[in-house]
Amino acid sequence: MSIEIPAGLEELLIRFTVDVLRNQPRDVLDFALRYFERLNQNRGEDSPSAASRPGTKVNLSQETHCTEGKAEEDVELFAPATSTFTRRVSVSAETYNPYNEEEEHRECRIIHSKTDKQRQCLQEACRDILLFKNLDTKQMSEVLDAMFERRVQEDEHIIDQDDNGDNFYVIERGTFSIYMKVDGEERLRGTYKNHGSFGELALMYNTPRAATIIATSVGALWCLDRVTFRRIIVRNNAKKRKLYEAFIKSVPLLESLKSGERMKVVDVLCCQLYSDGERIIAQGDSADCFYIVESGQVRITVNKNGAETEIAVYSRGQYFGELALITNMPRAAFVYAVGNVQCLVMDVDAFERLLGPCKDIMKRNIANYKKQLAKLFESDTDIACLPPNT
Ligand code: 1OR
Ligand code: 1OR
Repeated sequence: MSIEIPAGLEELLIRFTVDVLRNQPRDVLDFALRYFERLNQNRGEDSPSAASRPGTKVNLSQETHCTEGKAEEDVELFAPATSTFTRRVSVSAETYNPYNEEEEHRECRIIHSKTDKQRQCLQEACRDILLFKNLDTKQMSEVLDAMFERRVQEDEHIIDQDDNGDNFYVIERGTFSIYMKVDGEERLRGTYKNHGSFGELALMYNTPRAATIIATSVGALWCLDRVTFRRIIVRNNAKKRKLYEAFIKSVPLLESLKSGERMKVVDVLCCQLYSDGERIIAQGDSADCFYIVESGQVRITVNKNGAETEIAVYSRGQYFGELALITNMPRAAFVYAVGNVQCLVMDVDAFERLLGPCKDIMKRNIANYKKQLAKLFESDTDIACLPPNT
């Protein structure tokens, strides 16, 4: 038997729960009655102008108390405009402004208690999640507190394309398939194996889910609710946009992208620091990231018959790590930091999704590698990582 969950139900309940947790009312039923009564009143005011309003203040004087020693005082809470629960909005990257959203007013922290072992597993699963890399210690700790575990069964649909976004997911273990509809037909587009994350797009841009994600084994996920995701990650992205907008505009590879597309690139980038001599990429490793040099220099070397030969030095605005992602082969060279280096890093999913328009430029450049290589090693161009037809 399948039961259809009405659009907006999950979000309505999440927001209600968050307000209950924030206000800690003594009488939850009474609080709920007033909350939903007020929401219903707002429905009448749900004109276009009301819909664009972030939320409506409700004064629940006397009926609630706060946890922070302010019992019995007036508490203002935001009963969101009803449209939030009934309409899915599609917000483009250009117009989107997280500071205008009602979540801005929800400073409550959601805490799901965990055992030490669970927290350790969670930290391990989140260690390489790029979206979390730019968070400060306090933000990261709030994110970890808010995450909760979900066990999944084989064939379980974690996300269905076109649904509304509820959670962001970090994989603890298990394998998952990514399907996307092409001309109404579901096509397998990729897989996750025991690590990675998904489900950020619908939460970042208020868009319907872009893909279907199905578990292909039993597994476990860590989930971060939409409200906390938007409060911490999306707000952090707004800061990142300010910080990197000018630099990203100056990267020659990204010139062909529209301004909104470039902003989406910034949203998924994280900044990584390397010290002098540190190895950033090892030849022969499998690949999952793409890099742009933000400051400092990197040295590219190739190992041929046991000796490393320097083949290039890249500096600000240049990129590397594209070759293995495009050819689906191991890394073709070593990359080392020269002095202190700052790189902006993007994961393979984002690379696939956002840099499609730049792939021709990258492929042309790969063809140049081949020519340089032929010069460097004279007749021997037979390095397996270079595709024959570039
Ligand atoms: P979401 O919230 O839209 C589905 O829910 C998730 O699938 C999405 O966030 C991403 O986290 C994840 N295109 C779009 N979404 C993708 C993709 C993807 N891969 C993973 N997700 N592409 C790459 C396919 C391997 C398409 C590239 C053109
Ligand atoms: P990757 O994913 O293979 C190593 O990881 C990166 O080094 C690679 O992507 C490229 O971004 C970069 N000339 C210049 N850069 C290179 C070359 C290269 N190979 C890899 N990278 N040559 C080809 C070597 C096989 C030319 C040599 C003269």
